[in-house]
Amino acid sequence: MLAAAPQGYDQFRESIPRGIIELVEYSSATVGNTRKAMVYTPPGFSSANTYHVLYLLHGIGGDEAEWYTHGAPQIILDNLYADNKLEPMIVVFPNGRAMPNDRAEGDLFDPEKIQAFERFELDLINDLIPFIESNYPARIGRENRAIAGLSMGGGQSLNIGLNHLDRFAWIGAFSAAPNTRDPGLLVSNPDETAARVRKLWLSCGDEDNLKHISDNVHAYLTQQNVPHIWQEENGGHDWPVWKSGLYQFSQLLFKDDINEFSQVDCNGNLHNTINIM
Ligand code: FER
Repeated sequence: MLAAAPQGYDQFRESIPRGIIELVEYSSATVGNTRKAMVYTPPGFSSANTYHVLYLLHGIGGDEAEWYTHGAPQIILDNLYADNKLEPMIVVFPNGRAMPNDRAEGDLFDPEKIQAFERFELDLINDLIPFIESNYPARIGRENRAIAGLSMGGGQSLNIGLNHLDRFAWIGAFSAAPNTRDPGLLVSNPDETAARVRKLWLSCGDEDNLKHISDNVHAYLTQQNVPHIWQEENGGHDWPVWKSGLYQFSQLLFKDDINEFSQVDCNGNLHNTINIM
């Protein structure tokens, strides 16, 4: 079990190599307009190499810039690269509110806006992923894609990721919101999910009013023997928990975790036989 994020993990360090975070625009057939996303490329990024991709989603009050504005993801990731703790990956920060006006303004709980968080599934699969994979040196295939997010974005990550195991093998939810589908719908075939998911991460603050959502998913996964990580953090529905989630989950990504409980089958696929709780 990883320790929660250590002190200084989100503090700017002098004299380390840095990644670059930029705003991009892509054409969305789903929404019928041009949409924004932010993209972090890691230190030493070169199109001579290929990279895994993490899609990292925001909450109900945010947009493509929310992580950058509040979560210092580029500092957290730069520090992790400096300590040699990450596989090289591009991190994409989409706008998960897939509608023509996707700014976080007005009544954020307007049913039209909540529905736009559902519609994002199509925008991601049909528009954003193809854009990223044709404009960046991204490795393609499910093993090379991860999806994670905070709150509404955590619910989206579970809904989209578990419904598209053909696209994503790594799935994380930090403080998943009530948009999270019923666990029986998320994981209708537990054996298949267990065999295909490489890492399934749930974390939540112990003082979060939405914690029952994560508790419910965790209980179902445990009952159905679907390996996953459940990390209860000290805190509420807030940035320290989400940043810590990024710090911890990113270190697990795109790595084999061979241990005494793991088995490699005749096809070379790794199976973990324990729940880490
Ligand atoms: C809700 C409470 C909170 C809800 C969504 C949220 C869809 C999202 C919170 C966030 O993203 O921070 O009832 O319903």
